[in-house]
Amino acid sequence: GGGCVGASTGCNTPLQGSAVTLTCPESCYSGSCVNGSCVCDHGWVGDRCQHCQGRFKITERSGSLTDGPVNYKYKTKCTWLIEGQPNSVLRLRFSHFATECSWDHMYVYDGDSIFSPLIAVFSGLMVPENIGNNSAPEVATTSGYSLLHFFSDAAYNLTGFNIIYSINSCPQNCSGHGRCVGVNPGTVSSSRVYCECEEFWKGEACQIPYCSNHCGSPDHGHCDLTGGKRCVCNDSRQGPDCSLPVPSADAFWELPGVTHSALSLGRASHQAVVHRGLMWVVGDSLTLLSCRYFNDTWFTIPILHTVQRDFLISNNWPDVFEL
Ligand SMILES: [Ca+2]
Repeated sequence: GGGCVGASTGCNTPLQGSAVTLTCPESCYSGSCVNGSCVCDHGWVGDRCQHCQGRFKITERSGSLTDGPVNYKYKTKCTWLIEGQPNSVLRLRFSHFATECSWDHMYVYDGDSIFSPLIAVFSGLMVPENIGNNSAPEVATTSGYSLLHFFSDAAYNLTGFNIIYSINSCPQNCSGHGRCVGVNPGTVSSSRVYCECEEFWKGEACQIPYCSNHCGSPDHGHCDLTGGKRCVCNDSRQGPDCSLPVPSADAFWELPGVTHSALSLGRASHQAVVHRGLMWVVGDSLTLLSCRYFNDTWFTIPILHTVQRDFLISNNWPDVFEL
């Protein structure tokens, strides 16, 4: 039995002997409170079970994964294996990502082991996603599996990451300018989903506007629907929607229809400059120098300096030496 103690508080329920439950000083993030301390679920460590450390296997068709609610741990390794269905697309959306650049990394494999193709490595900061924009990077695996491996080194930590994944979903949710068709999104099927874009939007995720303002038709140009869906401007007009006169003091962006080739592989640590109608992309691990001619073709300049010089002269681009 037990007695009422602390009568000044007006006990209504007698305490049950020694069966006093101690509460945890703070709530347990990925675990449960037992006798005043957090007992962590599998894969979590820390006094509040607030840090990932270990392996996770995920079989739900959609969900999210994170290193935890606070800064990740030093010297940690966390691995998630997402099991979808064979040959289904798993789309991973990096809605938050902040790690120590070039020291703390997230590796993404298209498969169920580190021997599967490595399709992405993330490190550093990503711009937080605002409501309504579609800036969060996405990675899609097609094997039906995704293996994510996070590694942090011995010093300096940041807030980590939050990654939302789903099976058979469309890129960027079709950017709010189309609908996802193919199979019912989120369900299992061997056929692929894709975006069916609204009029005047194109691209895999319906993220590219085209023929805005009807290209100023008929005075400034017209919309060409036969090829790349773009404005064809009259001689006196330019710009993506033919709104600018020729010549114009206003700068404008134009999306070229560059055909994908082996050279369209991702790059890092490069610089780009436009000079006399050519865009030069300098630096990365593959080439010293390459450029895009404005007829939508990429050229690669061989890396040896003498070869490079000969290449430029023989292609009648000696003005490049002014760069
Ligand atoms: Ca670090």
